[in-house]
Amino acid sequence: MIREKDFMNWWREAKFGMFIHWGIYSALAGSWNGKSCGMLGAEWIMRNFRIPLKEYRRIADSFNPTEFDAEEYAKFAADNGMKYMVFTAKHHDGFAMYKSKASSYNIVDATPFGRDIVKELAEACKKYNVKFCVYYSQYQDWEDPNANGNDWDYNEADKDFKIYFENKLIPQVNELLTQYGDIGLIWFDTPYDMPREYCEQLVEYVKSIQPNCIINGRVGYYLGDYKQMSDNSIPVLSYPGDWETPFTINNTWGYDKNDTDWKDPKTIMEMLVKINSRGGNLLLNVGPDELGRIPERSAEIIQVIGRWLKINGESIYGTTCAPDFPYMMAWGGFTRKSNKLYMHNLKWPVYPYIRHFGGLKTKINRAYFLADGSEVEFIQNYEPARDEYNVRVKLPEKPLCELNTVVVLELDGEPEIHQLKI
Ligand code: FHN
Repeated sequence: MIREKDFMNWWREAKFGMFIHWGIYSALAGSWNGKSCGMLGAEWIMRNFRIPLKEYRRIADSFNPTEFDAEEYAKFAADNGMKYMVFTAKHHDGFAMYKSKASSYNIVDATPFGRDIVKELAEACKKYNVKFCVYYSQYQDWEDPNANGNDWDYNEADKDFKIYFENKLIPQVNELLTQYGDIGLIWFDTPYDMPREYCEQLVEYVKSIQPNCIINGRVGYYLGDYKQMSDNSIPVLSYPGDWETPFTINNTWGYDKNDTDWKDPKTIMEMLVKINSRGGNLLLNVGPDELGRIPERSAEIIQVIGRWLKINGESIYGTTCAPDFPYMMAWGGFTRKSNKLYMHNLKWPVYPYIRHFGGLKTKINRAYFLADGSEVEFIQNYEPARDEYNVRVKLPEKPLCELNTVVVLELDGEPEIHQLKI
């Protein structure tokens, strides 16, 4: 299959990335005057409580994340198989986590910390071979009098988006694309009703500086390089184009000390398999705290996935959309790489330890466990009277990998699936 946009090949191979939501909102840890944040994530706290800018910006006066260590972040991503990192260079609150000449509302000029987080992360990612990418909130900016979002400090009727576009948005995007070397991907968000002509100009502008910088779908109007699925949402069917789903590891993006509703490693594994098998990438979020520490529980969960990937990464990286089978697979599902199907056994069968699935027409030449290469017994047959293709795989009593044991099916050609006929 010929795929256009070669510059996206690293991202297509990557399949699993690390999202980081970190900003001065992290210092509030999800509550304001004793009230917790509510419906939208902790990074929305300024808007959720309509905190006046004059008060909100005071957080910056004491923002001093002394525990932040860019190398630790990049090493963590690399060690745990997350091939790219998307960092919130500027979220909706408008505060830049890098040195910006376009606006002094930034970490270097407005905090005692005074260090350029984007610069440190870009360098660390290079060292650990993780693609460095930036998130930039292009439409909402609650600090800027002319941008979208802040209707408690500013009067909507007085706003002129063009002024913000020319004086903050474009200059800041320029800074991100010229100060830190190659940027793998620029991740825009919440375009809402941003006029199409500005979105087009933004795309053109990014590509004029870094033609190989990928642009995500939330630049709006399908102008990006790939489709951004809704947050925490997995499409029901496979989708053969390029796409990605961002997922929270608890229920918030930014740090919230009260949100301990962590997804367990099994759930994350299931998401990774489902997303990859349907052709997408999983961008999994962490929300560091005020001092720059990744919450312990989220780190532990990701490390479980990372250990599994060390053994089973072949079934994830570089996979393309697997075919849709005719029947549900409550036990897991398949990922695919050319003529190989990777059978992900998320649930282990009970006696007699047989896994059955229907619909595969292509001959299986060989089946083996990815974890140790040992052969797996199987039967494949076709029943003409019922017009049914069946495969039965004999598994041992115990899984080889607790979380998900992968059986590789080497096929005689491209997988061909027999769909149901009525
Ligand atoms: O409003 C943001 C939210 O804070 C977060 O950044 C997510 C990540 O996908 N995007 C928006 C909501 O979809």
